[in-house]
Amino acid sequence: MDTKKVAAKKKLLKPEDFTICEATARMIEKGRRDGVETSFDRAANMKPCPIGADSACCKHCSMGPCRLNAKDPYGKVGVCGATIDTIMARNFGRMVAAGAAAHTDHGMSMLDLFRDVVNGKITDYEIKDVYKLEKVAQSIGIETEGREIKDIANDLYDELERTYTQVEGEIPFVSRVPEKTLETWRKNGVVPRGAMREVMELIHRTHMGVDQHYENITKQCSRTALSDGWGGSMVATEISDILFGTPSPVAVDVNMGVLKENYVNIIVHGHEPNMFESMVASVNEPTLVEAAKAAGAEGINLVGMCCSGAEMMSRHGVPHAGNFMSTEAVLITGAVDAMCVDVQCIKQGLVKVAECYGTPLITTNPRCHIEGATHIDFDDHNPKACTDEVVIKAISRFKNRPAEIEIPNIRNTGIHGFSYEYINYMLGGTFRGSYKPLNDNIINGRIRGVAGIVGCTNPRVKHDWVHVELVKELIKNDVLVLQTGCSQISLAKAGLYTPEAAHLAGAGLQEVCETVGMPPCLGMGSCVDNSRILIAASEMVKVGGLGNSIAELPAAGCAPEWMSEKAISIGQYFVASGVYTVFGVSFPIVEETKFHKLLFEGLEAQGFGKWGFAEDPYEIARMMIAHIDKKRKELGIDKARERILIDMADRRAMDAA
Ligand code: BF8
Ligand code: SF4
Repeated sequence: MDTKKVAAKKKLLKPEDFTICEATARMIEKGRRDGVETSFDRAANMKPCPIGADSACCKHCSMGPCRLNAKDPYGKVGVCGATIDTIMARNFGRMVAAGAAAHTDHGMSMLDLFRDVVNGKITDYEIKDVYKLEKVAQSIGIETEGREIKDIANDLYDELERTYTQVEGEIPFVSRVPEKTLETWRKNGVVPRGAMREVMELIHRTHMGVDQHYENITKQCSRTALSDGWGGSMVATEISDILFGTPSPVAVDVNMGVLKENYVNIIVHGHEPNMFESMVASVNEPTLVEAAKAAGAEGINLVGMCCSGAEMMSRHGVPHAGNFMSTEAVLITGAVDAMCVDVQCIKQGLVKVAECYGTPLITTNPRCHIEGATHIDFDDHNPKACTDEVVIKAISRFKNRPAEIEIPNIRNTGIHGFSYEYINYMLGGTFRGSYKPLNDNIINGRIRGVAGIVGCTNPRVKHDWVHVELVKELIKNDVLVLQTGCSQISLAKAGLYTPEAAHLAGAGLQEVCETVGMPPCLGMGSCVDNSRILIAASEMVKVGGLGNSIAELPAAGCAPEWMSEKAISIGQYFVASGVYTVFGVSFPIVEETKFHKLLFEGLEAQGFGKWGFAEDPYEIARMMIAHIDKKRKELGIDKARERILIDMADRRAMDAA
């Protein structure tokens, strides 16, 4: 591609205008010199369709597509008579269904794997965390005392399968939901039966001519999203911990500087941890290490990206090269000898970039082939057949690397791996493990509240910037931040994952961080690991002193740079669980409509949480803090905080008076 022609035809913004990630910016510059385009460039030249952005169009049947007018939302209806509220609710419902399907299908794969490990058909993996197996089994009423591990595991499989296939009744993990929250779900008829049933019903109800009441569609959105958060995603997290180990804090390097010039560099990017686990085995295989050395390398360097990267980083300390908006940029280094992907968030644009640098892009999952990529099927029953072959391809590419390699020498060391269980231990110790110290510090006001900052990065906003500014603003105001997914990586790159970053926090939060020796934001893993945040929230309610339901907690959530349908499902299950959840970038809705009023106000009146929207990180922080303060007031703990917040200047002023 001729760069000059690209520049002449298309608008080229300066990289520092659309990312604060220096490594990504430098690689975009290099890409432009090399004549390579990335999604940042494409976003600048693709104006989003304004009608679609407002969700004011419907293409559910061939009497349409029908376009309504966002400026006059009730001035027109579709050919079938569908109103703006029906159209928007149906579109929203389909996003929830797709997002929930992605997470629950991932969880079901983990459960398939678990079944065959337990019955001995799969021998490359094993149950690593027996303690967690027993805890999870107990949490859903399975007897563990004096029983064989295999028997407990078989019962656990049978029970958890209901998360997906059950046609009637409630999914197993409702046992973890605070009673009052569950009561709200039951009263509103949104307790999930099985994820397959909920997704199927939501797709059915959003078909032309079925559910045409936005309130009723929204109910099924909640039910389906809850089958993701408290169902499919939670199973994915719990089973992955049982098979591969529950995370605990580990120091890890993040950013593109984790690539090593003299090593064979392999990147795994995707969402399901099993292939990545086998890749760890392959890169440590003595014959393959020897082969790499024979090719002139010092060894093999395995690195993660996106969500399975975040999981492997948390569990095993595997270095992480960057989040969603850096996956093309990292290939531009020329130093990646193979990129191996499985499912979700894998840009088709990677094919062209990989081609330009002679990097093998390898798809491995039967559900995800990409035209132009090499496919090597990954089979849990013989996993190393695939991962060994990827390593061999990487070694052969190393031998034929392009002359010019440029690795941005930027690495950010941080502490990751804060599972729900570790937070329990960290706060209370081995014998008195508990969330009580967290609750106490919230009640006494040192910690103002808790925020979950999660989700994607998106080229429609300045990459990483919204995440970083938002989190800085929250911790400055004594809000403890829990993180997952690409957001966690944004903050890790900004240096906030060290205990020393506590100096950026307000005095109260700083004191707690320093006492415990923890960073002011705690990384809990991948997007399915948002289930860890739900369990933590439940535990805070159960420990006492902060109300009887998740909706009463001084807590809020946000995905400030979201882009995927999975994020919408996550947002809806947080809202349905009782959390005020703010999204940035854009929201697919027309304001001043009945559907908007329901999502942004009405759900809260029914006992759920509610949605919020703002683009500006400082405004998002203001909205979240105002909500946290409102909850503190309702709990009667606002006064304690006022006392805590009297600083030295105030004290001197009072003394002088
Ligand atoms: O599940 S945060 S861009 S990588 S969707 Fe995707 Fe968003 Fe990243 Fe992981 Ni989650
Ligand atoms: Fe138009 Fe109704 Fe068909 Fe949608 S379902 S495309 S609104 S006619």
